[in-house]
Amino acid sequence: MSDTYKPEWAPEKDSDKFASRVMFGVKGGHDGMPDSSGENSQTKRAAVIKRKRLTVDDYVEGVLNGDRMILSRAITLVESNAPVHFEVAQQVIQKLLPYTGKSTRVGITGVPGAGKSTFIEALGTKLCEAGQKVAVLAVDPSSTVTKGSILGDKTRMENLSRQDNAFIRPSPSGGTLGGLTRKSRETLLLCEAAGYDTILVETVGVGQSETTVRSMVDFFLLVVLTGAGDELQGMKKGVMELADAIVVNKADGDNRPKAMVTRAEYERILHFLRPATENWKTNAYTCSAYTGDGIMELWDGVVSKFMEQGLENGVISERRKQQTLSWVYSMVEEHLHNLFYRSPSIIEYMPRVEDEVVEGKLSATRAVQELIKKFSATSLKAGIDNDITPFDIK
Ligand SMILES: Nc1nc2c(ncn2[C@@H]2O[C@H](COP(=O)(O)OP(=O)(O)O)[C@@H](O)[C@H]2O)c(=O)[nH]1
Ligand SMILES: [Mg+2]
Repeated sequence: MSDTYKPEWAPEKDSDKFASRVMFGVKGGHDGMPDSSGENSQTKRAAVIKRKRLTVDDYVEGVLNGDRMILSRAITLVESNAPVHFEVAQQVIQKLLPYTGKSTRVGITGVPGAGKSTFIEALGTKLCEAGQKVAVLAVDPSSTVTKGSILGDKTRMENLSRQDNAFIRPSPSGGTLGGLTRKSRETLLLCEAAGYDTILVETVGVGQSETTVRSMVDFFLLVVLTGAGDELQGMKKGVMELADAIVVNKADGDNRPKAMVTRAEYERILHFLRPATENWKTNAYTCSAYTGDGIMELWDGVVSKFMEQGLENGVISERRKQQTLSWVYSMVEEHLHNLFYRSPSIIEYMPRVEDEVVEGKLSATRAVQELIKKFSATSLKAGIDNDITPFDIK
């Protein structure tokens, strides 16, 4: 073995005299130093993979082999806003598509502090211990504004992240809601291709995130708290109508009796609501993410039953078809929207039209006709030729 190491940025065909060769350190295995032939060589291999520029086939093969590092890199590619990454990512997704669709996709929502992350950690750990592969994703639209995210979860899911069968990925940050949706959905597909049996998607209960996540999962769980009289009042009926189950968390210690009461209250309300899924009755349950009480009961008795039944009666495959189609439509809308509003001729023409409309010189309908005419005549073709791209790509 050569005792020097050639950095990747050194010229391919340099002579051995290249000035930047680096000598390996002292051989380990003594004085408490790690042995370079053991774990260290693994780390070295990992470092090489990390640096190496991967081809589309490298990504595809790595993901299909369940290589977590390559999966991570593929997700980074999907999340990237660089056009060149976007293109490679699309080729990877296209090739992996036949291997997707086999997971149980579960969305978990609820107000901050409801215990979603703790619940996911408890459930995920149990599923891993039972031999399943579990991926945890997060969708946090606030991260598109603040660039912060519920990333804190990653460090908090300590037990779960120690499991070999677990993969945890925080919410992509930055960009539009449309961009976030695409990135999250494609990340989910990558995880499926990598063989994760269950994909748990946590989302913060704000804004449009619930509908976004509802539109990418099979089963949607709403985590709520006790003493939620106010919350019940304030909670949008809409969110409850998205849920396939509601679980009152923190049903432990002194809080347990209250949790039972709250559960009954939710049951009462659910009675009047339209269930989220055909042939499925949405019920309320209690659990403690802390002690683990009720968690596997909810999984085995509710989620698994839902999947079994839904796969048998076709509800799940129908839901997935509709989800993919409406995703396509919403991307088309977004693309057209961007093509229009970002096209130079519209940017130039718009203020004049606005003025005329506001001053009552031009009717709204006529204004739209004029704008579209202008757009089709000039920017539409130019825009497509110049590839004004949608999806947050810069
Ligand atoms: N007593 C009790 N506390 C819990 C339980 N689940 C979560 N918590 C606590 O509630 C707080 C918020 O939990 P977290 O999982 O971060 O909530 P999230 O914002 O919905 O993800 C944390 O301090 C948790 O320790 C539970 O089942 N019982
Ligand atoms: Mg959380």
